[in-house]
Amino acid sequence: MVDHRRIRRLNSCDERRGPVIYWMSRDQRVRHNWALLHACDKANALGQPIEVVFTLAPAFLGAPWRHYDFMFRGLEEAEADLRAIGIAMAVLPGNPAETLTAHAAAIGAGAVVADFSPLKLPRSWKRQAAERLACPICEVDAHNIVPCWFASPKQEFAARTIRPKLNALAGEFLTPFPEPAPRFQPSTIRRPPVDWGTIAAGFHVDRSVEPVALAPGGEAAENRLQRFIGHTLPRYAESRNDPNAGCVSGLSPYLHFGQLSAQHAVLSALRSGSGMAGREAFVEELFIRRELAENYCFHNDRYDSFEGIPAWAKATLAEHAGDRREHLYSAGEFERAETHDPLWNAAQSCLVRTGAMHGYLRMYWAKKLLEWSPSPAAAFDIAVLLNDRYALDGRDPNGYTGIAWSIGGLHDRPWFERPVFGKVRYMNASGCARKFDVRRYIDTMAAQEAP
Ligand code: FAD
Ligand code: FO1
Repeated sequence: MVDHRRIRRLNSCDERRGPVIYWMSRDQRVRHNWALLHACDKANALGQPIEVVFTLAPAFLGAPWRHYDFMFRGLEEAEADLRAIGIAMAVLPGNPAETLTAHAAAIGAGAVVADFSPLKLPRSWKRQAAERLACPICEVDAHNIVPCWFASPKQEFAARTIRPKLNALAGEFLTPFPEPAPRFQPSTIRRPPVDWGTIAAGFHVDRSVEPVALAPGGEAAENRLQRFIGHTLPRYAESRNDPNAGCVSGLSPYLHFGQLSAQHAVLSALRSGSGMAGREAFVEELFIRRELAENYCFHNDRYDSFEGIPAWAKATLAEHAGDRREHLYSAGEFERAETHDPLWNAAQSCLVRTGAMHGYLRMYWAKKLLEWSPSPAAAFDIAVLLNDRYALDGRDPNGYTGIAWSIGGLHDRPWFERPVFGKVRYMNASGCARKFDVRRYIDTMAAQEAP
């Protein structure tokens, strides 16, 4: 049922009789999940029970409470959805490679199916587990439409180089999910419901970054997708760069935590009757841009640092390293939105308060970090720090790639040379003013800030 090109073996152990584990991490959902579908295929073929395991690492790239609150509540819904089809979930706190391997040995697992992430940390978990497991482990790319390793064997230069490759393969991979969802063999593995309250209460994490109002979970994601398609998708093409227009989908936290399938979202948009321009623009972002980001992180292990950016950008930024910075701020001043620029401060305050920043302003936000930091490398690190600490969709390939695009010209080209930026594309407030009503944005944010 699952296209074999979406599956990669991670060790060469022989199959053995025993329960099948779906090691859920990136794609924290039951519906439209190729990894879960493959695990159930395998369990049914082996005549074995299946269970889902979530390994709760002691920390994840500095994520504070805001992200765990959203994730735990989404996982609680996923657990209930699994229970409804007779599948149990186990949550294992500790080092994922150790806890997964120990659990697999304890239940005599016959096979482990993992989902896919291009990030270094989840990849190291799976690599260690693959070495220690006594049974086969494979990973299924349930996050991308075209499996990341299949889309391209190398780091792509820009959207224009990966777009033809993705579009050529869309016919084979942008396929509908089996509906109705196949009957999973009710599992004989019984577990008490996970005690999420105790897990949340006992989880040691920085609680100074508080939860946001956004409702988590697959059902909220689906509602938001349908509302977006029904009401704003038609205006998406012409208004997606206007932070005042409210024309973006707001789906990124759901996509980041895998509570929503990008493939399902693209199929839903394409099936809708709404205007072609809006659908094309949305698919360009959700399919092409997002899978370009996956390609970058998969093929460049310095994706989370200034070192990963293209050589031309490193060279031009180095030439201008000594240029006078008209304004200089520390990470703390940026974090507290204490710059001279009311637009930048409004965007930063919104990020801290709501866990979100409009996509157009994210570009401006990062480019000003480049302009007002002592060095491009420092700017990159501050951008990653603030984005991963406050953005609900942070710690995502899209984030590292968006920062590398803004500060390091990744997937972009050289522009007219200027101080500090060199030939990296420049953005400024007057450029924003040509795109949207800056005053209105600042006033709207100020009104929301007011107690
Ligand atoms: P929509 O415009 O509704 O787009 C729908 C989906 O398409 C998004 O959810 C996302 O999955 C994808 N998408 C849209 N724009 C991009 C893009 N430029 N690159 C890759 N995928 C895209 N995105 C994150 O998911 N997490 C981040 O931490 C993040 N940090 C960013 C930092 C900077 C400096 C920049 C310039 C961009 C960043 N982005 C990040 C990409 C983009 O801004 C967000 O995906 C988008 O704003 C999310 O809002 P939305 O879901 O309403 O987007
Ligand atoms: N995935 C896990 O398997 N275990 C975790 O403990 C975990 C914590 C976590 C915290 C914040 C966050 O943004 C993501 C987190 N994820 C976790 C992983 C996530 O779903 C993906 O695997 C990564 O985002 C990689 O793409």
